[in-house]
Amino acid sequence: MSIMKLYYAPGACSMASRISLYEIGQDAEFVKTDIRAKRTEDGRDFREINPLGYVPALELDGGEILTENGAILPYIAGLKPGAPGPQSNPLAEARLHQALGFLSSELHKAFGPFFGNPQGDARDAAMTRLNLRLDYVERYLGDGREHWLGDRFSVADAYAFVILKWANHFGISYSARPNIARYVERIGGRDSVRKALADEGLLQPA
Ligand SMILES: N[C@@H](CCC(=O)N[C@@H](CS)C(=O)NCC(=O)O)C(=O)O
Repeated sequence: MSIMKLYYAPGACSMASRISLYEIGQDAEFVKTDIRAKRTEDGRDFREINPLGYVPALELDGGEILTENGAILPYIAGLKPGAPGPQSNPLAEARLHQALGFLSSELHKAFGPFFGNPQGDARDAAMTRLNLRLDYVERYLGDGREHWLGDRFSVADAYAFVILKWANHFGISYSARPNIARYVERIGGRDSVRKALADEGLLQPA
């Protein structure tokens, strides 16, 4: 049986899966992928792994491929029951899916246009859409919660952190959103997150 493989691109949403694997101490191989050229670092056509050409893709021990953050992250959470995602009861499970649904289809996608470096009206429109979601996140995190789902770290935090960090690259500041700023700093201080950033070549030298 071969080892699980995560197909990733540095700093992309696939880092949430890497962080989650580190959190539970799950052995895996990490295969760097060029998501523009659709090639893996070992020279394969990435579309043979995920026909849609995006990361993350998780190749399981038996060779099956799992795609979509919303499926991979709960799968990883389930590898070690009790950590890092709550799966103790139907409502906790539903809250995890609610979080991943929002993060994937609302927050992640609202950052999407910025990767295309929009200008003028296009940037303003993307900013309006993103601000609405960031305002929601700021209020959501303002009830004293330490983590996305309450008092425990979960795969939702891994995903939220990776998405919220993208703001740096696009000159979007959280200075007027202190709850988000504190959250990003708190999650960013975890060993698993620091290791993931370092392993993807993204940790600033001290
Ligand atoms: N629906 C997918 C979207 C994943 C996604 O947007 N991946 C980006 C990186 S963060 C990517 O690989 N983009 C390249 C492409 O779409 O061609 C999911 O939620 O897992």
